[in-house]
Amino acid sequence: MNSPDTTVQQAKREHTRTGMSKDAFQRDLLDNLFYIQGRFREVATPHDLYMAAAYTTRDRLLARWVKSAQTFKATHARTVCYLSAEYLLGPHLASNLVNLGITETARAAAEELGMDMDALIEEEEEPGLGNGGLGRLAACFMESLATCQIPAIGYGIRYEFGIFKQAIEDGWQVEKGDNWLRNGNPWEIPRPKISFAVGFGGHTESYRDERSQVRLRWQPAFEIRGVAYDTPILGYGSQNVNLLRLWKAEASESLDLQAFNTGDYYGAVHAKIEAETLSKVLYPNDEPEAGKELRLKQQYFLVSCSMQDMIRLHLNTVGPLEGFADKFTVQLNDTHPALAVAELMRLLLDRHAMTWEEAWGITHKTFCYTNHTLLPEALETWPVSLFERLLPRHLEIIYEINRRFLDEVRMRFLGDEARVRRMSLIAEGHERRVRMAHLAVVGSHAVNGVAKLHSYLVKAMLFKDFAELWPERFHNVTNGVTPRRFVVVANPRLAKLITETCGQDDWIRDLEQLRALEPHVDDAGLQGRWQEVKRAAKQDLAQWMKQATGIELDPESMFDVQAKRIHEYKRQHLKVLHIVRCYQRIKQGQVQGLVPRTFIFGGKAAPGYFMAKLIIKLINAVAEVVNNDPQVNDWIRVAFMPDFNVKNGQRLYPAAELSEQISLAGKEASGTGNMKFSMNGALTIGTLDGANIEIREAVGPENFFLFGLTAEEVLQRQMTGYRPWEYYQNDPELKSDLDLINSGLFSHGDTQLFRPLTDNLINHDPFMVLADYRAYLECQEQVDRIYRDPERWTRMSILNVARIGYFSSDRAIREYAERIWQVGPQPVLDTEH
Ligand code: 6GP
Repeated sequence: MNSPDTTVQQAKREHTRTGMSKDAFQRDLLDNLFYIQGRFREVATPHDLYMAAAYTTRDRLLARWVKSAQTFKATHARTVCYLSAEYLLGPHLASNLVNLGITETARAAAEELGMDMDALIEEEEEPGLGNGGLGRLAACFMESLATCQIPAIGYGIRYEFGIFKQAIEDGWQVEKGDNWLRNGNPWEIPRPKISFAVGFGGHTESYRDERSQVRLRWQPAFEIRGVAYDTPILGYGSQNVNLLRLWKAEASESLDLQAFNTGDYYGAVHAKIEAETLSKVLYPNDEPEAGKELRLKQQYFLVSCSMQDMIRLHLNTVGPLEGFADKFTVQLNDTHPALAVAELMRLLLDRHAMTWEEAWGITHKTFCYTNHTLLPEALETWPVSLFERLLPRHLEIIYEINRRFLDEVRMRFLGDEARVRRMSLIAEGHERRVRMAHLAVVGSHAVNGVAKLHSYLVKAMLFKDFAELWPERFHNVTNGVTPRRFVVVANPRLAKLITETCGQDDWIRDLEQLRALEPHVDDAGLQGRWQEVKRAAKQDLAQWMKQATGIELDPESMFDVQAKRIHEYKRQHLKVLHIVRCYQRIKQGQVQGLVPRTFIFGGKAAPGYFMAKLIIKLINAVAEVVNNDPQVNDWIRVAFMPDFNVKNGQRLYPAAELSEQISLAGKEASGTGNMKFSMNGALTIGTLDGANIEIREAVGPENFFLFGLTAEEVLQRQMTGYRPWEYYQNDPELKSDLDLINSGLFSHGDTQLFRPLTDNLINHDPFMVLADYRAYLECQEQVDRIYRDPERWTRMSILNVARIGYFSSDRAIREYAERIWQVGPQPVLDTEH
C-alpha cells in the first residue's frame, strides 16, 4: 500500500520511538521461521510465514508482559477481574503491531524479504470465542484496560471450537465447525502448573473442625481440572500488558489413576474425554439461553477456576483473605458467571473457615454486574433440580443468601409478600428455578446497564423492585469500542488522513481529540480526500466480495450496510421490506429521486433459531432475483457477506456509507456496531434505541437519520393492543411488498416458503416492523436526497467522526474504574528507554 520509501522512513521513526528496529525484526523473523516452524524461506508456506511473524511480534511484547507482572506484584496493585463466558477477540497480529508501535517496522522487514505483510495478516484465523456484542465488548474492554493502564485479568473459557463458521448454501445458513486451534496458536502460553480441581455432583456433609465447630463441606462425585492458557493483551501507548486467562478442561489425574489401578483402561480414557468436552464448544446462542446441563457446567467451571485462582494470587501476594475485596474487583459480564457469588462464598466459608458475615461482606464488596439485555427469553434461570444434582453445596448457599435477603425485603416492605415472591432468587412454579440475574444483583454492590436508555429500563422495569430497595446500587456505563482495532487496524487510510488533518496521532489514545477535525469540515481538500478514502475502502470490499461470493458490487453506488447477529428484534426483515419496495418502484419506473444502492448484510443466526434462518434465506432469495434482473441492476444490488466475524467486520466498517441501526426501540441494550460504523464515517439510520440515542446527541441530530416509534410509544401500543394487520390492510405499498414475498417470485414459485415470516408479521409482529415501515421508507427517501449532495453528505460524515470520541471503550473503562471499581492506573515503566 505504501511505497517502500515511506515505509522505511516510517520504520525508522518507529525505531526511534520504540527501540525496535526493522533489521532486528527481520533477523528474528527468519530465526523464528527456522527454529519454530523448521522452515526456510524458499519452502515456507504463507502459514509458516504468518507463524514466524506472530512469534517475532510476541517476542517483542514479552518484555512488557514480564515488566507488567513485576510492577503489579511489587505495588500490590488493585486488579480488575473481568469474568466473561465470551471473548470475541479478532485476529491478534495486526492489532499487536499497532499497539507495539511497529506496524511499519514489520512491514518494511517483510517487504525486504519479498513478503507481503498484509497477506501474512490475512493468514490468521481469529479466535471466535464469543457470539456477538457481549463477547466483542469484553475484548474491547480488555484492550482499553491495558491502554488505560489498569491492571486486569480477563477470565474465560478456552473453547476448542469457537462460534461456528457460516457458509451460505442455496441461500440458507449452513454451520461449519470452527477448529481454530488446528494450526496452533502462537499468542497463548500454556500454564500447566496453574490448574485447579473443579467438582461436580455428590453431596454435602457436616463435620467438626479442629475448634469443634460444626461446618459443612461438599464431597463432589467427580472432579475435572481447569488448566490456564494465558494470552497477553497489549495497551496502546502504554507499556501495560494485561492477562487474558482462559481455562481448558482436562481430566483430573487422580481419577485417571484410580481407573487404571482397577484395570479400567477404557473407563479412564472415557473419563478424560468426558472431562474435555466441558471446554469443547461455545454455545452459539446470542441472547436466548440454551438451557443445557453442559452449559451450566461450563459456567461453574469458569467461575470455580477463576475464583480459586484469585484466592491463590491473593494468598501469594497480599496474604490473609480479609482484604480480598481491596485487592480484586470482579466484574460479571452478564449472568453467565453469576455463580461466582456462590462459589466465592463456598471457598471462604468451607475452605477458609470464615463466618457467613465475614464471607458475605467480602463477596458483596467484590462483585459488580453488568446486564446486557432486557429480552425476557435471555434471562437465565436454571432448574433447582439440576442444581441439586450438579452443585448441591451451591444450592444450599443460594438458599441461605435468599433467606437472609428476603428477610431484608420483608423488613423494608411490610406485608408485601407479592414483592417477596417477585424478588426471590428462586422462581416458584411447577418447576422451581434459580434466577441468575437476582443472584447477580443481590451479590453485587454495583449493577449497570450499557446505555442510558437501557440502564433506565433496567431500573424502571427489569429490576424495578431491586432499584426500590437499593437505588444507589444502579448505574449506567454506556458502551464503547476500541479505535485501535476499528479505525487504525481496519481503516489505515482513514487513520492516516485523520492524523494528517489533526497534525498528530494523539486521537488514537484520546479519541475526543477527533474534535480537531471539526474546523476543517468545510475544507474542500479534506472533503475530496475523505471521499477518496471511502471509495478505496468500497473498492477493497467489492473485490473481496467478488472473490468470496461472486457478487459484483458497484463502488459508485451507496453502500448501505446492516451487520450484526440476525434477530427479529434487530429487524433485518424491515430492511428487506425496504429493498422489496425499491425493487417494485424501479420495476414500475418510479426511479425519480432514487439513488443507486448496494445493500449489504452480514450476520449469523443461532443454529436453532428458525425465524432468523428464514430471514437469511429471504435476504439471499431477494438478492438472487434483484442481482439477476438487468432492469433493476443499475439501481440496486444485494449481497450477503458470509461468516460475519471480527475479521470480516473490519472489511465492512470502512466501506459502509449508511449504517442500519433499526431495532425496535427498547430492545437493543446498546449496540456497538453502531459506534464502529460511525467511527468510520458512515451515517446512521436508526431508531431511538440503545446507544443510538447518545450517538445522535453526540454527532448532532442533523447528522443522523432518525425514524420510528420511541420506547415509550412501543410500550403504549403494547398496552392498548397492537394490531399489525391494520397496517397491512391500510398501506397498499406495505401490502404489496408482503404479497410479493408470498407470490413465489423470490422462491421459484414456492408460495409457502416465507409464510412463517410474513404470517407472523401480519398477525403478531412482536417487534412492530409494520408499525415502523412507513416511517422507515420516508426516512430512506431523505437519505437518498442528502446522498445526492456529496458535499453535504461528506460534511455530515466528517462531523460524525469528529464527534464520536465519547464512544471509545477507553472512556467506558475510565467510567467503570472511577464509579464502579474504584481503581486507578498503575503505569508500567519503560525501563529500557
Ligand atoms: C448485547 C446487546 O444485545 C447489545 O445491545 C450490546 O451492545 C452488547 O450486548 C454489549 O453490551 N447482548 C448480548 O450479546 C448478550 O448475549 C446476554 O446478552
